[in-house]
Amino acid sequence: MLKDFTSISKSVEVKKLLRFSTNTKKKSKKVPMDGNTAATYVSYRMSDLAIIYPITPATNMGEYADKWSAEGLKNIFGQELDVTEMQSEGGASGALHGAATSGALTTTYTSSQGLLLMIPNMYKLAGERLPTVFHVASRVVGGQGLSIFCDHSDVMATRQTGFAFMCCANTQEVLDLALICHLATIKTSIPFLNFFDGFRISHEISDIELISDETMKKFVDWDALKYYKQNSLNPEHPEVRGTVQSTEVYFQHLEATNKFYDSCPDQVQDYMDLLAKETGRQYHVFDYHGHPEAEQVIVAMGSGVSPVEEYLDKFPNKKIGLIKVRLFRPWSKKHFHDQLPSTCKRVVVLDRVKEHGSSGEPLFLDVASTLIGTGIDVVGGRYGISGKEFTPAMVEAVYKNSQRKEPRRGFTIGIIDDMTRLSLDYGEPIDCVPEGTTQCVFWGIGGDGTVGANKNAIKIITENTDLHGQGYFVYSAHKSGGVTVSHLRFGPKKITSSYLVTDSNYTAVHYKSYIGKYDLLKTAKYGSTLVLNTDKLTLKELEESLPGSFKQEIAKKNLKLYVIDASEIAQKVGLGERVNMIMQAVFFKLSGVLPVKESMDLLKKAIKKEYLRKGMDIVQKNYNAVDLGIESIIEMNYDQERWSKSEIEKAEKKKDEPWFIENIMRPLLKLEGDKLPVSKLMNGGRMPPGTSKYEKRGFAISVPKWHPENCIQCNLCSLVCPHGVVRPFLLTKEEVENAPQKMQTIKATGLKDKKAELEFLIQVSPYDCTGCTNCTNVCPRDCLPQFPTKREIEEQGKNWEYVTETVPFKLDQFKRNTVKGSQFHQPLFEVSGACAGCGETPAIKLVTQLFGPEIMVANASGCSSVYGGTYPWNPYTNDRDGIGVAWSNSLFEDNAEFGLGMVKSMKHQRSKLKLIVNDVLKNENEHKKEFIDLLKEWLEQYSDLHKSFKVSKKIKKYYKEHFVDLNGDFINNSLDCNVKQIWDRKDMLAQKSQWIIGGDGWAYDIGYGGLDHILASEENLNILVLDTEVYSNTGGQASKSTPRSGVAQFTANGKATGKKDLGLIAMTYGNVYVAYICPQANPNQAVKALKEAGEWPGVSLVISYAPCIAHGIKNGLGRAAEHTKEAVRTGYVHLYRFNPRNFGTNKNPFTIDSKKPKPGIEKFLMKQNRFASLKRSFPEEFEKKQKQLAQDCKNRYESYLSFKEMYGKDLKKK
Ligand SMILES: Cc1ncc(C[n+]2csc(CCOP(=O)(O)OP(=O)(O)O)c2C)c(N)n1
Ligand code: SF4
Ligand code: SF4
Ligand code: SF4
Repeated sequence: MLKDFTSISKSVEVKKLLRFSTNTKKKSKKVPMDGNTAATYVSYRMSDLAIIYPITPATNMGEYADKWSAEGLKNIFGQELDVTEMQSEGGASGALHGAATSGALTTTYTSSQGLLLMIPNMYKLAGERLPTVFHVASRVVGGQGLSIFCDHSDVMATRQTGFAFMCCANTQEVLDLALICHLATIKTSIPFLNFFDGFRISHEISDIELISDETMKKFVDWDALKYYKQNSLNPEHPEVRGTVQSTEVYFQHLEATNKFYDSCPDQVQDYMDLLAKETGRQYHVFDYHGHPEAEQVIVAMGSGVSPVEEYLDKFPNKKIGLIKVRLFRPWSKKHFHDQLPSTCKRVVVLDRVKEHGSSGEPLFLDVASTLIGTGIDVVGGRYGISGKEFTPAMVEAVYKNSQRKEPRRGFTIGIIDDMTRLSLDYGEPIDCVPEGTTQCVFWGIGGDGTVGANKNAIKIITENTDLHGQGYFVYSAHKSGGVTVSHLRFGPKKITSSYLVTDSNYTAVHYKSYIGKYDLLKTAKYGSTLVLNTDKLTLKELEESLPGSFKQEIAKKNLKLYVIDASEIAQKVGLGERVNMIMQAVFFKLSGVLPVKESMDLLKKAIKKEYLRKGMDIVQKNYNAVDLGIESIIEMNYDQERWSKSEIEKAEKKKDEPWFIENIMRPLLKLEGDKLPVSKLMNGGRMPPGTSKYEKRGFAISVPKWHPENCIQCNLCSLVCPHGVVRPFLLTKEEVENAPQKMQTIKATGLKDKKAELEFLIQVSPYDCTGCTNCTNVCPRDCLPQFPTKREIEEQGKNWEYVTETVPFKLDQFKRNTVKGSQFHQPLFEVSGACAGCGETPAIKLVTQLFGPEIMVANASGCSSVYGGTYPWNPYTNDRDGIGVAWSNSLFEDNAEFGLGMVKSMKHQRSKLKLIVNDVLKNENEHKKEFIDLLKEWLEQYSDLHKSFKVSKKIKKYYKEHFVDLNGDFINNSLDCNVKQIWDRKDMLAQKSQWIIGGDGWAYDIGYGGLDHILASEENLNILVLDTEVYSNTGGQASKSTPRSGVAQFTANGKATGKKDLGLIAMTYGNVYVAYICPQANPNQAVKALKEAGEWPGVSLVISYAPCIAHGIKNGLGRAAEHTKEAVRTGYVHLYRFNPRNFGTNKNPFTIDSKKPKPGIEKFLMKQNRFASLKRSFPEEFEKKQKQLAQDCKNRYESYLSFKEMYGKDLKKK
């Protein structure tokens, strides 16, 4: 029997503890950490097992736990936490259920869709009253788009499961309330969910006070724990759980749990009181803050409470207040009433979630039902959705609204809603941060080390002074090379401001190209400090180079201006582009938070700690950077009077750009998207094709320039370019002469038409090139050396637009299905935001060149969905007739099924069109022969991708010439109804090439079940798996494609098991086309395989090996071709094709395209840090597992040989 282990009054144990723990509070040491670390700090110590699946922004929790476990950290029970990564959140919750049922204190970390996949098991855990704590970094559940930022849609979608829900408003609370949850779940046998706002709290760093292991131990109700363990599922005390229940008993069972939920809030409060005695930090189920006689009270939870508290502290005389919700479930009306001032006339409930079509959001409904009959008015509003800022100025607007006689109900704050007019207007920023706080803003670039340096600064300052610190970091959507803005605060009082800096004392601009591009001085306070990294080091040069508007703002705000050429210093000391240490040294010198000498010593200490593992020379380079940084800063005493009257530069003549680019993309590129009103965002998050090319980042240091003299016109450079920005063109002499800039070409060779007089050109887009050097390195004749970007933009920038937009393609000169021929076809995937040199993208680009333009893509979540579909950057584009790639992402886990749905839909709709065409043909005499012939031709080519496309063009042309006007409307309304219908369904005329694209995490793990089902479907579809052998998008966790010994997250001591052979599994169906390719290593084989896959009328699975930053390739991603060739040569990667078309012919269906492996695999593996690092950290594991890996690769080759032989025998029989 499940004993009633809870009681409504304070339990004996808690009372005892309260007595013994009075006034033990000592001032503990401050430790800077983010919310994820704080949650892991507690959950690690309080759990036996962690069963997880990575999802942003919760991923780090699992990673930290795994790392600490590998390092041997013990929990309070004296064991290492056992961390298991599952194949999905569904799997994680199932395993957790099993672990909890059999007596292990088990935790998990998740977010968003991940949490939703756990719902069925959450019901089970609650129904069976099993203790567990889920730690959730709350995040949007994607609707019209995916967002990794915070709202409460995920937790609210699970509030009905029977879990208890705790909400934390800052990092300290994450730590404290996490402990309350772990204690209370043991005590109450109710599962708990501890949540905090994703990114805002999960990733914000602030200094907090820790709780010792002894205290944790002291608080545990050991009897309750013993009871739980002794009553777990065990053959020693056998019972049956998870029963099937009939109508007679189910309802009563459900109601039998009431009293446990009723007593839970008091039990939680007991623990909160206990914690207060120990630490001085008092929490309540609901906490009140504000005027004791408040008339208007806001109710909120999560990080949104901080700006409200700050506002109340700034205006203590206003009769307003705040109720902070901590224990959201079980909701306690009693505790709520206890906190609400009796003077309250109106309550405003702020929800961080939108529930379409409801009478109010979840928190509002709870509060409204609590206040029924009290006469207190309740108003609801929404804020902060998808991480939208919520500031004191907005708080003021909310209070003002609540003071109106007729307040706006169901309002929104933080956006401009010009459609339903629900948004409240708000004023200028109100400075509410604690007095004496120094606020700093740093503008850096992704990968330059600025963010890391700032995290370091917080550590140095908070650990070595009495100051408190906070850091929050804003990143652009690009995988690398995007803008990063660091927001730092330091001060004598605790900082909880959960919004970006609005009044900075210190602003540092690490890249001069940002000047004029972003509103850099928006946050700069009057009289504050501004530091620019620039090569203009004299006043004259600087004055001439800065835009007038920028100078005006500097002068009007009376900024103290400093300059430094940090880029030059970084180059000089051998740190390349990494200016972080130099700019950090400057910060310490100018900000004065610490004495300069002391800060330099601490900085150097931190450098040693951080870089020593990379070698003493790297440490020394950073030391030099710091010393030179300090010496080289120059103050600019500008003429304030003159600068304040600087002539404002004329606005650039507006280019004629598409609506989306002008109205959506441009503001977003300027980081001004928050100002976009609702009316401009009405299309459900859809993007037109080819928007990414408008950004023109121009951020590469150097780009290639074509030296045609030795070029052999192989087009390999174009094939390997991950970004589609170096391409071959065929031009007539006249077209060459008409180029806007000097254009060097050579006579084209190998043309089908020997008489054609065409010139060959390799053109680079210097604005879009990332400088990854893949083209430079692959070129067999060294024709693409790199030169400074600026120069190349000037010399060849305009020619790119000329050749890509105006010069006609000459596509009939080469076969499309060859390396060379394919590259003359426009890539319909270009300028994506992938990392410079990404190994995934060339395969996608090649698919579009071989099968475009009628391509449909179902894309799994992963890197490919981030660089492929982040609003407003669409790298998928269209041909010059406007036809192009139609792309969509459903979820991570269901991509195969999503693609199947697309195929079924297209097939069905096209077959309807076929019926209509056949109907027309039944009365063919009623129509012109030319028209009937076209329809017959269409029927013949119905299933052929390229031929049906050609006919579709002819049919459309015929309609335009005979049946419709320029707008596409019918000229003659009495036209045969079926003929009209063909026009209405013209988008179904061409056959579509269906692609299902995703990474190995999707295909090998979370989506494997669906993928397997689709493999058995017999539909005509193609699957492309981008095999980076890790979850690249979430930071490199192991998948089942990760090879043995590979160091990834969750395999810190090298993966113990071998790589799953997905291709081999698929081949067992016999009717699935399967290939393993690597376009960089063997472009010919890749083209051949993709061609065969496309032609196979059933399911095709093409797995493409993709180098990735996560591999830590020693020579960098720019040498992908050389590196992957070595992978193939040494037998790490095997290339093959399995073509079911060859059954029954004299060709072997299975072809191994790579040669017998040569020795050297061990040497090859050492060129990737994921293998090499194992040798450093776990030498014994390395010895064992690396040998096994080499054997795995050998075995795999052997298995392919026997497979080949098997089919060979079959052939002979035939
Ligand atoms: C249900 C769910 N769980 C987790 C995630 C987080 N997530 C997004 S992409 C990804 C890993 C993708 O790895 P992979 O499929 O190998 O693609 P890659 O990024 O390597 O291209 C994860 C774990 C998610 N989006 N949805
Ligand atoms: S350097 Fe890289 S991005 Fe630039 S053109 Fe060459 S391959 Fe493409
Ligand atoms: S790889 Fe070199 S040789 Fe080949 S087409 Fe490009 S530039 Fe010419
Ligand atoms: S797959 Fe790797 S290299 Fe490509 S974008 Fe993702 S992390 Fe970067």
